[in-house]
Amino acid sequence: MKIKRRMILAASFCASLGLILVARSGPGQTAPYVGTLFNRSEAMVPMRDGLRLHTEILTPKSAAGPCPFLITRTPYGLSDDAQGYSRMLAGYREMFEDGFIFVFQDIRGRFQSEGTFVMQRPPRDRGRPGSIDEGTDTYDTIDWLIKNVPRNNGRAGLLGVSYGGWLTMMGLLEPHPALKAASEQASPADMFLGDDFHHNGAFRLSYGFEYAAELETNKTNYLFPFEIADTYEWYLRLGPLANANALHFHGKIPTWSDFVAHPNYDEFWKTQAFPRYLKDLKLAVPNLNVAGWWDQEDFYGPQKIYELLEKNDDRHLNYLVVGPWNHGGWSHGDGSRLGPFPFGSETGKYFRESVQKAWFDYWLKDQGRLPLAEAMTFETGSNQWRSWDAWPPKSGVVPRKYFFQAGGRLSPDAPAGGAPDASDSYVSDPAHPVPYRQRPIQPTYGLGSTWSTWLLEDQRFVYLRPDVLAWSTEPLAEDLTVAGDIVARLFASTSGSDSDWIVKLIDVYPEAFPADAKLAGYQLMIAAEVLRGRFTKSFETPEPLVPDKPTAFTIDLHASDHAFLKGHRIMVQVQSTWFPLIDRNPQKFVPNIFLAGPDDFQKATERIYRSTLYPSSIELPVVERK
Ligand code: PG9
Repeated sequence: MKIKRRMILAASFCASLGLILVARSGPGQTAPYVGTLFNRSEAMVPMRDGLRLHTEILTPKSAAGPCPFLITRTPYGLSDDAQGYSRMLAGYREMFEDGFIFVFQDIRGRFQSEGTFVMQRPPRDRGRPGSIDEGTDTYDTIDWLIKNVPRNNGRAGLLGVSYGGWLTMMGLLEPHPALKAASEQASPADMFLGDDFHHNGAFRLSYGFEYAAELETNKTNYLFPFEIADTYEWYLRLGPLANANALHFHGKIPTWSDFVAHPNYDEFWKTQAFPRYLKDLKLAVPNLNVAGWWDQEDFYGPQKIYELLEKNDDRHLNYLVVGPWNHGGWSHGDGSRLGPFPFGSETGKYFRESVQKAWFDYWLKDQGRLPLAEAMTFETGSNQWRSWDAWPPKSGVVPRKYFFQAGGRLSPDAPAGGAPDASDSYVSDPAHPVPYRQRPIQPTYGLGSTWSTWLLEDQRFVYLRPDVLAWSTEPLAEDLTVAGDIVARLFASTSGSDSDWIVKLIDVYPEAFPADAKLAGYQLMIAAEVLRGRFTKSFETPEPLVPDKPTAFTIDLHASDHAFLKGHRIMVQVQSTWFPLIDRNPQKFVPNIFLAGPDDFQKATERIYRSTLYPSSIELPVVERK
């Protein structure tokens, strides 16, 4: 949760209690009633290596008996409310009267904690005496809390969103015996393959640049001072990535230097990614993984973590919830809509009250029942919660391919006849990249930024651009629901020796939509992903593409649970730039794109085949009608 999100939390916090919301959302906003509920104290909690971490402890005033701890650790700071309360508390408002001791902690090297911050500090080498990591810091914190905070019931819960979710997972690797429940929410799982910094090896430029500056310029949050309001233009003027250090960071932002030094999937990335640590881990602590369908930061992470933990979950302690939310959207607001899309119920409030609270009540206080059997997903389009005994579903779903056809058609029938090289093409020009969201593109966490809802933007803003291709079905004669993994199978060629392939699966609303005229013809992305061509065969050892050679590219668009309703159309769009979300591929193979020079960037003719020999398609997991 960063600056902007914390502001939103604070605002909804006050609003939900009907308090007069003072027209300000910066630090200093008040929440007067919290003082009537909790006693607040601060402690510098000692770690095993002698370092001390700044910790805020909120003990309920009126609890009848001993209470469990609910711990959130964060790099983004706490205690910035005018009265000294952490704004993160607002995310747990449904549990205020419930007898939890809320604990918030600055992690090593951030804000008021001692030590040095390391971006996603990898798990420690357990064979090295005295080694520490975020897991040992969690362990030591729980140990200290249990021994030093009066009236606790000897149990602790751990949760957090995004970086906080990742910290939660770290606390599960070598858990303290008093840790009895956790909820990993939107944690990254692998920063090279699918989360904040890269997707399939393609560098997430705007996020990587701005986040590294935010966390590593000083101990508090820092917003990079863009002198151009539209960052699309700013990043374009920046030119090759090498200019970031040459002009701005000067080698002083460690994470940026790591991006430059590790352009491939090497040990640096693998030692901080979860597969290595979770593949054999038998969960000892119940864990509720939480994800949002339109999470603009860490959508891959929580689902990957759930999948990895599921492999050894004999004790049935691993659970999953995916709702119609953006990044952390379940922790604030009522969740009754996102962007212009209503969901027919208060999905966020429901999650917090009936799932999250029930989860911790059950494990930490022996109260109530488990709120879910295994996995729960919100089926968008039809707007209903679904319960699953496995996710992705193992039965009741059939893979169905939709093939790209001439004339921009998408059809369940494979191409028949026609030329073996039948294709559609476009010229991708790194000097004029396709914007990923409507310009002006404000800084990610800047004022007025639309970052948090860009995944829901109407794709008509790029549709019919000459460098964006589209294929779509006729209006559907009946509802078509997909539940599970979506995979694009492209046959494509480039005139260059490297290329990005971006595939977007879109629900096209009917051209006449009386229920809400704003949504008429709307192109809503349901799934989207990028593949950097050089990594087609290996993420470890990139290879040039053979110019103009039709090549098979498989792009995992990840899971979805969505009903394309009768009268809607299914559309696929393909493009080769998504800027400045993704850095520009020079379209000529170079050993390290972070070191490419201005002359390495070239136009390329991109061709997507739709022939009997090369039948490009998208594979949908279609729910069988009974
Ligand atoms: N997406 C953010 C993040 C998590 C972990 C590492 C880097 C960035 C976040 O919202 O915390």
